[in-house]
Amino acid sequence: MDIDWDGITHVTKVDPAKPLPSDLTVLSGTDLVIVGGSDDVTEANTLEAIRAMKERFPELPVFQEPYSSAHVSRETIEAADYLSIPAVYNGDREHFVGKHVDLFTQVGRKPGELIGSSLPVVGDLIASKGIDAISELATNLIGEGYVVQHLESAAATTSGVDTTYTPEQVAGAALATETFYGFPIFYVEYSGTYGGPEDVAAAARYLEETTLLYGGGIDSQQKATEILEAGADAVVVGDCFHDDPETFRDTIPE
Ligand code: 1GP
Repeated sequence: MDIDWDGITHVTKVDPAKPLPSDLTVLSGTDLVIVGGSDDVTEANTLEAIRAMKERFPELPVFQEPYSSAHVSRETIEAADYLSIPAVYNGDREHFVGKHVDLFTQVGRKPGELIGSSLPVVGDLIASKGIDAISELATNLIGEGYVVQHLESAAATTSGVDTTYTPEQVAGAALATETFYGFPIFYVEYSGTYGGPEDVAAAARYLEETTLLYGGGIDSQQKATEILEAGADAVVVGDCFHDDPETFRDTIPE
């Protein structure tokens, strides 16, 4: 599935460890679903969430955003449209370089060398599909340059973030994404709290090719509009989808 970013202004982050709202029709106005969380995520609950989305909304693009390779399996790769992998600028080395090199080391190995691989999931996929799986996986993999700005969030703890960036540093990370690292997505992450438009405005000045996502504390049309007007391509709404589906409906731009 090709993603037309021009048509995407509202993204729902579905946490596979949390129950889904009983009425999923609230999702009918969202443009993209990202399945991922920072606590109690497993391969099984991820797969269940992806399948629930695809069953109800077959046309809706669904990304899997794992924080561990243990959440990825042949089934999740086949069920989701893309695998989106965060690279956290203000996280520890493991979360900007380490995990990714490990992943691609596995992906790049010849099928015959994969027996007994420490990343059995990827090894299993490649062993079963042959060398084509490498290009298939690479095409379906999207890097996301993240700045995690809420220190009290599980996202910050998981990725080793102990300092936030100033708006000037956020702008620098955005410029580096656009001109140097080349991730298709730059993500300003305030998970669990509303960060306001300042970082988004700082980042937006430097992003042309890169899609700018903002997530954190969006629970009203007014906040969603403020972030979009500051230059984000899309808002990402997480907690509110699980906690208050009626309010969630209000976050979808008209
Ligand atoms: C979390 O950015 C998302 O990864 C959304 O944040 O849960 O605060 O809406 P909230």
